[in-house]
Amino acid sequence: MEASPALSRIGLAGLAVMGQNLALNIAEKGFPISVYNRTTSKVDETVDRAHNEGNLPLFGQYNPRDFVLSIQRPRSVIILVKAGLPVDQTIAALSDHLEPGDAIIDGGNEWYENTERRIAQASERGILYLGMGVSGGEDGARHGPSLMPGGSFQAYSNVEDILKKVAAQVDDGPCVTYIGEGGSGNFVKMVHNGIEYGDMQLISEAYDVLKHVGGLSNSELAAIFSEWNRGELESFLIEISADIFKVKDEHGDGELVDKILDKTGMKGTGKWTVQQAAELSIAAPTIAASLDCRYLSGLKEERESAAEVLKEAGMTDIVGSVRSGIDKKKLIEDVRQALYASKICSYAQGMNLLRAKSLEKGWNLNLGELARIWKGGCIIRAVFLDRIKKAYQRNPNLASLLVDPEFAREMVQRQAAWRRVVGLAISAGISTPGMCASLAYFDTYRRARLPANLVQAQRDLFGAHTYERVDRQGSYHTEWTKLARNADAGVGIFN
Ligand code: NBP
Repeated sequence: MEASPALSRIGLAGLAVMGQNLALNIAEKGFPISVYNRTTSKVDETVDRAHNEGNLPLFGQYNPRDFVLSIQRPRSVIILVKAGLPVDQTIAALSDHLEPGDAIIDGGNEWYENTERRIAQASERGILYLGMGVSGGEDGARHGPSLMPGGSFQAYSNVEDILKKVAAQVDDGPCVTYIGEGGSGNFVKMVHNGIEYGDMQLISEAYDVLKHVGGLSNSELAAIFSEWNRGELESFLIEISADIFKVKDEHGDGELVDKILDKTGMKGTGKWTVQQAAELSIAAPTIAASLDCRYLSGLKEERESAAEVLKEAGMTDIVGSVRSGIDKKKLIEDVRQALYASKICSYAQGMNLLRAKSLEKGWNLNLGELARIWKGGCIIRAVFLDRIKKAYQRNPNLASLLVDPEFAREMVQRQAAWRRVVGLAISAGISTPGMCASLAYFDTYRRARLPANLVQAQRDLFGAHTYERVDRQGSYHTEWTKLARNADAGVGIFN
């Protein structure tokens, strides 16, 4: 550790995985930083790492008072503790020593309304507040995350130079931008995570189809995913999947991926995304399908007994019959295209959710800029985010990514392959809920006329909810049952 300077430029409280790594990143970029954690052994651990990783300007503090007073004014304090009550408790511990003009920056995966409550509470004492989404996990925090700060613009301005240096760097700048007021930073991070759920689900379905219908081995899958990662699907999640397929099981034969229990964990941001989509009447079926799949994956024992019951009821292995006669090379190319088209639909849903919330809250979110800051550092980083950025730059009022001329052309070009994959998966009994949801979303959105006319008629029949007509203005109600009975009495369809 360097000798303590007069005062640190910034402070960070909460030294678990994220806090420790972000603090080291900040120190490495040349900003003297004070660090603090409730359990002080983590302070020593972080100070040791700072020493070992290049004598970085990081200074351990062992109580809230010394910590706060070791930071230059106006102070900026990042908090990276478990979201919820621990954030309130950390704020309470620090705020006795903070002064008007100082700023708190919560970097956790916080529910955006908690941030809005804390903004109001902090402002009563003249304290500025930012809720900052941080994505990229441990490695991102250490070497360049994607940062989504929202709340007080003054608080952002006070640390803009630091955030721009520590964020991931891509061809068009650092992966950070001021998101907007209130809890917008947390909300954007939440939707980022929802999109991440969708991406992971879609990739797992591509894997499932290639493995069970295409019969690909793990080494073939590794090669295919590596190849995909050199094209339009190039992304962090495709890259890590290629790596995962290569790892051998140190406790037995074969690859580790086959030994992993098929139960997905989750921490809640995907659920919040789907809840918010429902609240705002935004269709997000791909993200919802990914959440449902996580729920169903959790029912491991129930699924095992269901498999038994249905086998006894006559369910046979239908994959085998579909697998014979498969053109493997064609299947791989079809799955690649299906994955890409499904992914575009999922991003369209996430972006539309962000726009709806922005309108509701007056956040004025810049969707193109959000796509840009996701190009690096974060889990959903992908080459095609640059194209999403450009689509919103071309038309900031774009109703949906699906109607951007470039994406529209791509969807149409890929739809034949997409339908083949989904059709094949359905015949083989391999569930592809994400791909199906995306395709149904596309087909519903692109059809000028839907069967909603019948639903409206039903609603009017049983609830007198009225309906509109395609050929004249106004709202109408019909005595459907009476008229139908009269019609029955008149003409019979089989006459
Ligand atoms: P955790 O979410 O595991 O939280 C552990 C930290 O919270 C420790 O520093 C712990 O202090 C502190 N803490 C707790 Br728990 N209760 C506290 C309390 N009542 N008062 C003060 N401190 C308390 O840490 P993390 O995984 O580094 O994540 C931090 C935030 O970043 C979370 O909101 C998380 O959702 C978000 N995030 C995590 C990742 C990731 O990859 N892990 C990625 C992106 C965002 P102690 O040491 O004294 O127990």
